[in-house]
Amino acid sequence: MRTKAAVALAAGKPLEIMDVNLEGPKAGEVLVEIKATGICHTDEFTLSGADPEGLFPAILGHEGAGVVLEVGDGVTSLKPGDHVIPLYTPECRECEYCLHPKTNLCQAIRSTQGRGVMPDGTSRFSMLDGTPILHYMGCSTFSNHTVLPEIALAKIRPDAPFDKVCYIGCGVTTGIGAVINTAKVEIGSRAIVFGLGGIGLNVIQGLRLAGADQIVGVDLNPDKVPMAERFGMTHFVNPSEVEGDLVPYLVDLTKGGADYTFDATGNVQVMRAALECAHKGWGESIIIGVAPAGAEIATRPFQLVTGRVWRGTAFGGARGRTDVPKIVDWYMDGKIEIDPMITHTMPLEDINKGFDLMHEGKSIRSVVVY
Ligand code: NAD
Ligand code: AHE
Ligand code: ZN
Repeated sequence: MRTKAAVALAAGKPLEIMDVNLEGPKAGEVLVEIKATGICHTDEFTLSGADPEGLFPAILGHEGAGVVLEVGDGVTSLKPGDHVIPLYTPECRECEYCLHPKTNLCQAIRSTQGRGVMPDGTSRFSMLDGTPILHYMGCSTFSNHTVLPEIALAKIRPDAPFDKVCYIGCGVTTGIGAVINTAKVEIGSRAIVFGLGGIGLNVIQGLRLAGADQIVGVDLNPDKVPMAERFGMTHFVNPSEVEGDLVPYLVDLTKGGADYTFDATGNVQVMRAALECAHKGWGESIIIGVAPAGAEIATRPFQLVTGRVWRGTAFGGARGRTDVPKIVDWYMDGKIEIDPMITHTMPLEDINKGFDLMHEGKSIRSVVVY
């Protein structure tokens, strides 16, 4: 079939809207009509050329929601008409990782996914002249139609609005999951969140759900404050307004250091500060942000010797086929909020404006509606 997509032809170039060819689903695969997709900072990270796994030409996008149109041979858990959220972290429920209680990092298709192809080693997308176009994070939601493995789709309830629950495909689940699944924050905790964007705000929302007493937000952009307060931030710190070093300031503000800190910036200097303002003896710092190729984190080993813990999380530690439908229920039942964070919606033709808004710090989430 032919479909319309925003294609990343080369690093650092705007996406180009074009008709592309899409082959139908092979065995174990599913054809999905994407109805809406969020634009995550990770899409911008890969488009910028900073992603060591970034390949071009590719169809980016990994925060979508849509409807199953067709299933390939052997697909048993989905049928045409089902509403789904694509999963860049699949859940095969059979591999060594899925069977291990300590991780959500299903590895069943990770190597082909990282090379931009389907599990059989080929791409379903091509340009009208036949040039192959690569998939991205196994999702490629910047295409009106896409093909995914059955294990990379979470079936969700049919009454959930696509233009809101698409955000559960990455940002919402990553932020809330980092608090609940990865850090396992206890009631009464003190926490610091670095970066009040599409992920950091969901960390704040997760901290409020978990019953944290103090939720400090740190961002260079003061325009993020009203939304962060709405979601539960109790104190705001702008590093550019702190006299002297940021770490001792934050340690003082949290009465000795935070029980939990979260990096949602992708900046390795920020990651160091986040670790070092965690409480001596027990503070845990969770890295969510994705750093550019070649970047490395550093701290004095003494910071860890004296009891701080440095950890990371992908997709908030969530097992997608199991957890994503539950998070959709939380949203539909009013336990979590999504709508205010979707600050802009646009048609696919305007997707580059969504990236501009992110660069300008004017949006939380832009959502493309097909
Ligand atoms: P975003 O652009 O919406 O937000 C980033 C925020 O960080 C902005 O508010 C910005 O002002 C702030 N910021 C930037 N530099 C800062 C600094 N030095 N100090 C304080 N604040 C600073 O991005 P997002 O969509 O929220 O994504 C955040 C990060 O999380 C990105 O690196 C993204 O790639 C990553 N991410 C990781 C996962 C995962 O599974 N681990 C999932 C989604 C996104
Ligand atoms: N490809 C990059 C790393 C990118 C990365 O860390 N991706 C996160 C999801 S970010 C979603 O917005 C992730 O899930 N990582 C686990 C995985 O297996 O990719 C690089 O540095 O090579
Ligand atoms: Zn993302």
